[in-house]
Amino acid sequence: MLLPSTRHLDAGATGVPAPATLVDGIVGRWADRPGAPALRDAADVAGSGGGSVAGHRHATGTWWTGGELDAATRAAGRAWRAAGLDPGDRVVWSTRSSVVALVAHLGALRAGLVVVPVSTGATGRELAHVAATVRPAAAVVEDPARAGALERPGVPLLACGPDLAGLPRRRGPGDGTPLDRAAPGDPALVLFTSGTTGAPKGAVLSHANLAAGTASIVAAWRWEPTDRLLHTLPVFHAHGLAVGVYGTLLAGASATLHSGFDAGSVLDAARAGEGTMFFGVPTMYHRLEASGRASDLGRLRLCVSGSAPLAAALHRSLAAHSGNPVLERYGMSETLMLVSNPVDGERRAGTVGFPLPGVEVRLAGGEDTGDEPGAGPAVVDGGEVLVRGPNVFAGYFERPAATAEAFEPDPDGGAPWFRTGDLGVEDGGYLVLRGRRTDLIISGGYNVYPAEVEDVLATHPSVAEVAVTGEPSDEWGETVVAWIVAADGPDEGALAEHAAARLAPYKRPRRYRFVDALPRNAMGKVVRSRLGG
Ligand code: MCA
Repeated sequence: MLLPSTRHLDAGATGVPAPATLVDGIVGRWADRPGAPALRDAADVAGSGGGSVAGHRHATGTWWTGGELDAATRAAGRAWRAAGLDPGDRVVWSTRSSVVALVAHLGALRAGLVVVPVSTGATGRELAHVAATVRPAAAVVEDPARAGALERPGVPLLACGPDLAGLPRRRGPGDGTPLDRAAPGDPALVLFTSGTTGAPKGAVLSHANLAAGTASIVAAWRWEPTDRLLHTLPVFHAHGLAVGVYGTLLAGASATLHSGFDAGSVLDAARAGEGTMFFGVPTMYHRLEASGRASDLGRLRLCVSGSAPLAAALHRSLAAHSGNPVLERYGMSETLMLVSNPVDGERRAGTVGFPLPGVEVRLAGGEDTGDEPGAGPAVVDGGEVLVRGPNVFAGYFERPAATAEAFEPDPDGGAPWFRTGDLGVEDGGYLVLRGRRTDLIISGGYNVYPAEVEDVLATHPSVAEVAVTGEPSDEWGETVVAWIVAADGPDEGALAEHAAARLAPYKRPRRYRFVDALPRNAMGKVVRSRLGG
């Protein structure tokens, strides 16, 4: 069944006009209001930056206007060009949140380069996988030592800091392709994400995907130039980058960038009237509620939650304490945002809302699940959530087989549908997510694929067999647990050390459970769902 997709729009409206490319839209906003404040680094977070990039200097805490960002990102784009990079070249971008880092990022997009955001917590093993996959020409990293892990034998890699210091000058200023020439279908971003196979794949998003995926939330969330976002998410994932930063810039609005999340700082800023919006993952809302000061969130126009399911009980208690129900929405790296509760209208706890403008959502399978306890009346038509629209990516980087598997042909011969892997039911037009087709743990809003953690642990000599599951947690949603059949005596310390050297912090098991055997089905496959307790 198809979920209705115009419910976020004013009566009679049929869609949202998106710019041809994200950069076109953002540069247009800067040209319209060059003096308007756009981005600043929070003054209250130690080490959050300020500094200079491509000749523009700013003190921490002061606003960069649209006009300054236009000039600085153009200078950054020219610096990328002068360093010898050409459209289509990949740049790994692995930095904390700061205006300077975003100028380097947007300058790369203006130069037609393909930006590959990577977690600042990625280990050498994880960086090497990214490098082997996308073969980067350059890397923006805070710690130059990390660039070493991105180098491939015998292949030069340009490494520089977020301020682009260290980029060589190999061409004259006018050489190379002019800026802002990327076509809508050209690749803009590669976001690493995974599936069941263990090795993360790079989802390739085009300039048009970024434009469409951003324009829909700007319209649906009534995002205005007067809005100011308290931005505390990491910028190397879709939530902080596309939803937070691109959304702010395409709306012509402003954002204060904090280089990390601290509940007290957010609540102080909200109370002081320094923002109108906050976007977070459920772990952040858990901490905001636990602070006993959630009423301060009532000062904000809009609080949005995503990246993991927000517990209905937490949704309700936050609403009771702040008078401002959190708007829960749903998206993926491959598609950016898909479905959202409404700004005007009921934000229903335990649901992710209606399809965003331009996004088609279908539930495959379509069997009638009947009334489900606790889900309200008339829950019908459950199945895998399938989506299509101008926001949906074209495929995984150089992985045609994985790409083909991720899409399903349209029964009526139309454009294919992306298989999200999430299972859902529809309840009065609201989408309710009910688990996944594939195994995935979501910890603090980060996706952890059991197969990747299992593959790493299996390489330790003391491990005969391993399975990885998620354990429910009020704060984190889920935490990672490793079930181990030891080859020669349990050694938790050695395993933790082994994991720490190879996996980003959020993927590392919080708990090791040693067992005599793993539960298997008749085919001999481990049944993760029978591990627990
Ligand atoms: C930090 N740690 C974690 C996590 N974060 N462990 C498991 N899961 C995590 N998410 C580790 C730390 O390394 C540390 O380990 C210990 O937990 C305690 O750290 P703490 O200081 O409490 O954590 P924090 O630094 O305050 O981080 C919590 C956080 C953070 C702010 C909630 O996890 C976060 O920013 N999450 C946002 C994730 C996100 O942006 N996801 C978007 C993906 P140790 O004690 O060993 O040092 S994009 C997406 O999902 C789609 C597109 C979408 O729809 O949005």
